[in-house]
Amino acid sequence: MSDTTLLPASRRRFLRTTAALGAAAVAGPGSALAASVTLPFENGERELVAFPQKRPLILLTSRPPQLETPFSVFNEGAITPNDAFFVRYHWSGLPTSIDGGSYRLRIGGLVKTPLELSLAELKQLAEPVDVVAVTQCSGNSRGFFAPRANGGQLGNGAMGNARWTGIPLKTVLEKAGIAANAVQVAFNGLETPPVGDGPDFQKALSVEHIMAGDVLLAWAMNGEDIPFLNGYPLRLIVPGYYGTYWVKHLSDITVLDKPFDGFWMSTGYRIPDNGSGFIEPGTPVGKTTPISRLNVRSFITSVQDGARVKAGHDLALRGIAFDGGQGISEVTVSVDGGQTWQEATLGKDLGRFSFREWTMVMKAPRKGKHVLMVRAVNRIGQSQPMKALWNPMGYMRNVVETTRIQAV
Ligand SMILES: Nc1nc2c(c(=O)[nH]1)N[C@H]1C(S)=C(S)[C@@H](COP(=O)(O)O)O[C@H]1N2
Ligand SMILES: [Mo]
Repeated sequence: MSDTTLLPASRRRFLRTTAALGAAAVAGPGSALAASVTLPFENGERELVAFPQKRPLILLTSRPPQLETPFSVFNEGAITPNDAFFVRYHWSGLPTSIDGGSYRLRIGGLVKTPLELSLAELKQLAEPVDVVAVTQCSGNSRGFFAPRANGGQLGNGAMGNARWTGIPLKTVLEKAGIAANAVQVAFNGLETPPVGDGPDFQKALSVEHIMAGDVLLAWAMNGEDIPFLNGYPLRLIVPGYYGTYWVKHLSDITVLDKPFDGFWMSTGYRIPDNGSGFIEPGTPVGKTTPISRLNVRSFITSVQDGARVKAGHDLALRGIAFDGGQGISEVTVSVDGGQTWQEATLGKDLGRFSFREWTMVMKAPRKGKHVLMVRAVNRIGQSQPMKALWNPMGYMRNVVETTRIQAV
């Protein structure tokens, strides 16, 4: 599209980042090979590759960069470190460098005063606010779908939780003065689709959603500049919503008097419009609607599937739970394959959009095989299905997770 800008780099810091980024992207996975991992589904072998500003992460594709967080990271705390945070792009036309100094954010369309703001000007517009919020790709865990769903075969690492700092988009739109008949706002980032074809990655939200106040324009992630691959210098933060809306390298905001009809809203990232988003395999999808809020999920992070544990010793379990913004109210754990459930202790509340940590001590397991399960409930009673639900896109997986262990 016409409004993509490649900004000249002048700061050495970003030159360095982007030179390395280019090298990694061109050289591909072999260059920084650390090791490999095998995700627990068919064709699940993946290399671990270190991209700029990132520790070795699970490689899905290198052009564009698509990286998963190794699951063990989620056991280290409720906040996902910047260098371990997953990366997802649709097109490989990333800018080779972005200079925070000459970067401008444009706000146009149905506004009284179109704005073009430098990062410094944006930061002056209002008191910065913080939100701790989960970003999760719609296709997180797609590799576990049966029957198989087409798309990146992801394990459980296309999610992360960070503290984002920025200002409410609402405030910025109020400065620009949006028209009374505005209904949606479209967002575009700095990268370009492949030459000649491919729809530019653009997303949209309703004016009503934005005016509720929790959508942010963020420049910091866990107290630092957002890493290049997570959206430097500015990204849209849509707490409670799937990652697809969290536009990175945000450059253009356009106020519209009708629903935005770009590919990534009208065709991509849509789910069956039946209340659940899931259908029986083999049945027609029917009418669809844009994906929106995260459904409830929970994970045991301290024990891996197939782990051996010491029989006769209490086993401390821990993990995380999250939802689309109501907040988690209860986590229960079963150590007998779902027959009985015990309540876990919830950790510190970092806000309703955040991962919520939980802990539980499993009484000394007897020798033999045990099946652990974890299930969360949010403040309006939504929970997780015992049996995996399905759609052909492989979106929104949230089955109660099962972890098999052997006490020896
Ligand atoms: N500019 C831009 N923003 C984007 C995307 C993209 O391809 N380009 N992908 C989206 C999708 S689908 C996801 S899941 C999140 C991933 O965010 P992350 O790469 O910081 O983990 O970014 C979103 N924002
Ligand atoms: Mo995504």
